[in-house]
Amino acid sequence: MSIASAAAVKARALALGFNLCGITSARPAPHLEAYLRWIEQGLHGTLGYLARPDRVARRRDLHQILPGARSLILVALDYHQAMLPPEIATDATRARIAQYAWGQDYHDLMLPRLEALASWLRADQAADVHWRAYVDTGAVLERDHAHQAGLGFIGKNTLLIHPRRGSGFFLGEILLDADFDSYDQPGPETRCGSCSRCLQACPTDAFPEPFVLDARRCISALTIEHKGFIDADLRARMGRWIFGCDECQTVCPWNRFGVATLEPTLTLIHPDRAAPPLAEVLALDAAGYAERYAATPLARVGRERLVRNACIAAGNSARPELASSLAPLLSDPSPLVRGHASWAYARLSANPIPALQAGLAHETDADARREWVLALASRSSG
Ligand code: B12
Ligand code: SF4
Ligand code: SF4
Repeated sequence: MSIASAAAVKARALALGFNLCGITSARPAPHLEAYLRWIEQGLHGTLGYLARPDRVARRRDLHQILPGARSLILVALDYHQAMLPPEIATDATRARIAQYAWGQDYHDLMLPRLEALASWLRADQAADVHWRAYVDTGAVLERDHAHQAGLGFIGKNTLLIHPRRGSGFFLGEILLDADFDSYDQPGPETRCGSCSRCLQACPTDAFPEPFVLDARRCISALTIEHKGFIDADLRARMGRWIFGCDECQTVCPWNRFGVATLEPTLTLIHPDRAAPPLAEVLALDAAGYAERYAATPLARVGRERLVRNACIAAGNSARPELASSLAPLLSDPSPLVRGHASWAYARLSANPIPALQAGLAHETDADARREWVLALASRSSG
């Protein structure tokens, strides 16, 4: 079994552009029980992949991923950057996109670098090494292992926070069957103290308790992962977020120490990438969507879900002029879009009843029909 130099690997990781690197042994994640409870309580909601028995088994025992696994190399890549100018961020005619998604898809950026790090390790340090590299998609509790590797502490908002960088960074890892000449030591588990700003700031009350997130209520999960209709009582709380949400990070005092990313492809090139005019998103067809969001994190949701989210954001904008952008969507081919457009149209239009009645008369989809009925009721009774 090879014994690799921790210092050499870390120097290589930084040379490849990662901002932090730590090494820990391939033991089970210390808060594995918290994850198992989370699944048992159904807090993962519609993120079914997190509860698949084979994936649970791998999180429980990393040897199920790589037999003979000995170590984990954890890396971080900063995505933090300056906040939007207030006149853009508060412009109610614009949508909001979470900061992590302002640039290129981070998987495309990080995975080749992790592969390059592992290949270098094989060539320079450990000829017989086997590895698996992941960003996000492995059955690995990345934050728990990253804490073990000394990359930061866990916040009450569940994010991994570095005391001198805040939480605006991605994580990635290499699981491998080599040993190292030294391993990192974890710092304190948390450094939140009596602060609870994130818990109070969450617009949808998605934290049932500190360190526990209810994904069924989280705007990030609702806008990115959830495929169907979004509960009407949550819609009104979602503000103008159409992809992800940054509220529980924006309020965190540790993010005053955020370090601006050095990656040109993650850096905001135009305010519309962070806060696109809602009228433009509502008007996207499949080709326009593909052209605008290719190779970005937004490419994964598809036009239908993005426009669904934009309907909700428009409904929350209190800007009646957006009703004219919603009107064509009342006859969109997608029931998901029609249903959410009817909700938003009822909130914005001065005279929504005729269009809503016409929509209901033609509706063939049961879920969308329910939305038309509720939209009509919301204005008839008012
Ligand atoms: C599923 C998922 C989501 C879900 C669920 C999030 C959640 N909190 O569980 C949704 C879609 C909501 C989501 C949202 C976001 N995500 Co996400 N997500 C993941 C993913 C794929 C799995 C997370 C998971 O396993 N959750 C299950 C819970 C139980 O595990 P956990 O949150 O890691 O919690 C551990 C600790 O909190 C600890 N713990 C539990 N109880 C206690 C108690 C104490 C006292 C302590 C100290 C610790 C502790 O043990 C838990 C288990 O190990 C990871 C990548 C990965 N493979 O890990 C990315 C990941 C966590 N996401 C990431 C990001 C960037 C986000 C967003 C910021 C994106 C956005 N702006 O919209 C938001 C943040 C929302 C939030 N407050 O977490 C980054 C986080 C980087 C960081 N610095 O922490 C990751 C690591 C992806 C990556 N590779 O960079 N995400
Ligand atoms: S990402 Fe937004 S909705 Fe999700 S927990 Fe944080 S503040 Fe709440
Ligand atoms: S806002 Fe406060 S409680 Fe929440 S993660 Fe940051 S320091 Fe911890």
